[in-house]
Amino acid sequence: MSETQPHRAGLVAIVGRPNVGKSTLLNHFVGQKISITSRKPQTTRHRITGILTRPQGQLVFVDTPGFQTEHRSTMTRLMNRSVRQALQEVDVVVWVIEAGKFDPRDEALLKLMPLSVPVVLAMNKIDRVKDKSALLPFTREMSERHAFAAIVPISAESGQQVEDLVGEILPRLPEAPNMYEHDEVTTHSERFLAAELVREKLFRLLGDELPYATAVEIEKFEATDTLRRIYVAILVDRPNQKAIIIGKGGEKLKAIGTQARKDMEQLFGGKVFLETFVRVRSGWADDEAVLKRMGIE
Ligand SMILES: Nc1nc2c(ncn2[C@@H]2O[C@H](COP(=O)(O)OP(=O)(O)OP(=O)(O)O)[C@@H](O)[C@H]2O)c(=O)[nH]1
Ligand SMILES: [Mg+2]
Repeated sequence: MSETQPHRAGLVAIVGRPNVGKSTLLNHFVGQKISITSRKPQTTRHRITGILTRPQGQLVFVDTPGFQTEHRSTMTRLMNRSVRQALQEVDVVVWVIEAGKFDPRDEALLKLMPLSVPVVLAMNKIDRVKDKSALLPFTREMSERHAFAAIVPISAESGQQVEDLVGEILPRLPEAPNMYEHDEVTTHSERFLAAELVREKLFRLLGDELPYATAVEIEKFEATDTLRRIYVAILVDRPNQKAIIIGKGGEKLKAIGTQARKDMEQLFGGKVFLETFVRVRSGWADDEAVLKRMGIE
């Protein structure tokens, strides 16, 4: 740390429309899979906190649900509200878009960008852009839409230029001591992270068959020094959806369990016994009490 550089710490919101790579970016920042990702939009339902500590400062990222206007339910309304709130509470905003693309869904977010907080634009998925020279006029076009603090082309998946993004964020944080211990990567409990990892496998293994109204609840979480026993209920809206998740001969549910368990063992650093089952609970996505219990509020 140089003597002229003060120590900095602050909150950084990661926002953007669904599926642009916000959670992939958060995971790259912190070096662990704490935020679930998938090819399907609306994977993230909660605000997810990830902490990156450097000698020069501490960046506390808040990954947010994709801001969207397509599906309407109590859940999506609450998810959008949590994006708006995050934008009010942070020191720096990272707005993620797909490089070379700006559509009406991004436009909806443009209207929400705060004027008093620095906004860094991350143009993600540059690995997909064949003609890199097209990025120059696109960048110019974007700079005319908002007074961005910086515009950085990145690939969250490969990590390309993610470090440049850190370099643009850190100097814009307030002078402050660390808010968390240097080795903390998230504020979430293992219980919460376990539920999220099961949800990720549902997204990934069911693809387009996945009923939109699917949720995960931890029924029981028992931890000893050597083993975590985790009992997980998958909630669906209708009986026929239960069959989809269980799959032929129970194969789908088994694969979901196996993959989720492996990720849990990696993240928690220990052995996990995982039991999963499916339960029908109609209308949960519009039930504020259920949503509150899941932490969506
Ligand atoms: N090619 C490429 N794909 C990427 C990159 N970053 C993310 N993706 C993919 O984009 C998809 C969406 O990524 P997520 O990180 O889940 O996106 P998100 O913005 O968090 O999505 P929601 O939570 O649904 O709003 C996944 O299939 C990622 O693997 C990238 O840099 N390059
Ligand atoms: Mg996400």
